[in-house]
Amino acid sequence: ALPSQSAPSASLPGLDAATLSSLKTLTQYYAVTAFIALMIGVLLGPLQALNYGGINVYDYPLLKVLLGSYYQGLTLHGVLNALVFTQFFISGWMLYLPVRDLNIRPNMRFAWFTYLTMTAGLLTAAVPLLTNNATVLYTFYPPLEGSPAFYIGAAIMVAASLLVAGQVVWLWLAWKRAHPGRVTPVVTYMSVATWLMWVVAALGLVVEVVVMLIPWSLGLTRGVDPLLARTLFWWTGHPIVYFWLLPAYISWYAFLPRQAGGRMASEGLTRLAFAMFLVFSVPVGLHHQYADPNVQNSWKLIHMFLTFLVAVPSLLTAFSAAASLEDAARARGGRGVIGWVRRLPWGNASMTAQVLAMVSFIFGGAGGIVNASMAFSPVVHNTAWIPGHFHITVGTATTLTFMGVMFWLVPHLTGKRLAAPRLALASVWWWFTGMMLFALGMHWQGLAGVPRRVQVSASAGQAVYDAMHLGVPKAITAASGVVLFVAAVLFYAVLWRTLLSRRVDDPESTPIPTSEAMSPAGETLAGASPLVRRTEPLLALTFVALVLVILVYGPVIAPMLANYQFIPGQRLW
Ligand code: HAS
Ligand code: HEM
Ligand code: CU
Repeated sequence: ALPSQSAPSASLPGLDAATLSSLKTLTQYYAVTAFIALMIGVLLGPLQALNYGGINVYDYPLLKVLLGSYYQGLTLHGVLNALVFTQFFISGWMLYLPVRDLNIRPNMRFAWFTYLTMTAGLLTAAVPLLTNNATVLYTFYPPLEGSPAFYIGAAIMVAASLLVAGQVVWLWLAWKRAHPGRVTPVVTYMSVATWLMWVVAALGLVVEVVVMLIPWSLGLTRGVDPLLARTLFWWTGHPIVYFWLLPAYISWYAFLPRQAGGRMASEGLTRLAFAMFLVFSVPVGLHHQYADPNVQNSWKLIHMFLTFLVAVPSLLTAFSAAASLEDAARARGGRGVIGWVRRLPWGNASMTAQVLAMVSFIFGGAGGIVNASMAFSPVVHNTAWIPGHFHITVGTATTLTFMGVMFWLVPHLTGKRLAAPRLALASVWWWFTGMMLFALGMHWQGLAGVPRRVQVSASAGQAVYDAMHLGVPKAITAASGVVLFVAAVLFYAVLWRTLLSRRVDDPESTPIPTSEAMSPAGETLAGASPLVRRTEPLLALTFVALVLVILVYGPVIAPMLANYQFIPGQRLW
């Protein structure tokens, strides 16, 4: 039987076997494309870690042939890992889940068209990236100017993600019409809230790329305003981190409890967390621009307080996640205030990956609060501290969760058994250990003043770097690169062996691990709590989000438009 929450109704066609099979194939395509991108991106990471260990490998003949410079490698690393891997995985994941949850038939032609569009965007952007014609890093700040194909490819990719958003929202609205008065099932609720947040978030990037960067890179305008471009970039650039995080939260809330042997804490609280992310994720981007001139301090301060506010739903999540893990461990006979932790099913690689991802995020989140504080920001901004921060957020909380999800999702989609579960478990511990070491080394170096995005191990920078006497954190960082390389080899050995094995055991043997809730939301809105009723109208909450964004960005952007500067492009590589 399908693990669905709702029976198909007369007006809504349910998911038939042929559609389900096509949907599973599509989800597999999204996920495998994502993990191929990550594989290439992650091969470059250890080289950068060696750089921050004071070891320069970029002069080796083979690397000189492959990479035009440290920065071409860094651009590929940032784009493939943070932009391509995440977006492909999330697009597949957050289409598959609500469709299964609602048990409703999507238009598969449209869904495949979207995947192909996204892939076309990726290939378009890949050409200038690989030929060293868009070495502009994953933030592509102007006046650095890449080849137009890079911006056009990126725009197509983002447009494709918005098509997935549109399809999911469309399916949800169709379900609402067919089931008046019903509470949206919680997995669908989380997915729709995340997609709607992403729609509001993407507006900044779409305007930046379509209105400013594409015409400029094509030579149609005589320059571009870097400050306005950065502001539009961070309009999207902060909430994009929640677009990476919330799909992992979906797993932590809805699936991990079951995998651990327990229950989700509260559907109402879960909905509150996602409603808060929908409203408060976007109006905070200036916390990336505290050092930018020509932005009033009062607006930076307002964005700072809103940033602290958007940390609240993560704190709610920490509470819920801990509660459901404790519930699971006590159900398995766990005792004591802390002792119960030992009773979690640590032999299960999927569960272990996700719990370790959470542990890393305690430190990643705490570091984020430091970054957001205007008083601390000047100490950490543009230092190695920042890559330290985001490798235990996107690089672990998100990535290690998705790796763990793959351990059940691939068997679920293909009917093939997970190859080498013990290797899978080992890969997860290696990744966690590597990233914690990496974060330690990089945060430490950052506090000592080592800048990010610098080939410190080479040429001019090297003498200064060597004179800083950072032997211990440098050694830790270099070692972390080696540990992470091993982790990646183990993980991909398991993934490819599973995917390429010919033996199909039983297509139904791995169901979606949907958890029950200790405190469910109820079926009908009339019978539901005020919290559930007030969080149900997601479109109205999206409207509130939009109004808030206009309120806190309007007065920041208006003077930039009034003083638009035409700055010519530069090619520094
Ligand atoms: Fe960040 C820079 C502030 C979260 C990613 N961030 C970055 C960059 C990236 C990034 C990629 O304010 C670099 C951009 C660039 O290239 O310039 N960040 C924050 C804040 C949060 C935050 C306040 N960041 C994230 C997430 C990311 C991410 C999530 C990706 C997925 N970040 C900043 C700021 C900067 C920044 C500044 C700019 C810095 C600069 O100067 O340039 C918050 O959302 C964090 C809230 C999170 C928590 C933690 C909750 C903990 C949980 C786990 C519980 C664990 C349990 C385990 C229960 C408060 C949910 C129990 C286990 C058992 C065994 C029992
Ligand atoms: C940057 C290492 C995996 C996303 C960096 C930097 C290092 C590094 C040392 C800083 C370079 C600099 O500032 O000059 C590694 C290692 C990895 C790894 C050793 C594991 C094998 C990941 C993953 C993600 C990721 C999984 C995301 C999913 C990024 C991003 C940047 C970055 C977005 C910033 C690029 C920029 O500043 O333009 N990485 N990384 N990395 N990494 Fe990783
Ligand atoms: Cu941010």
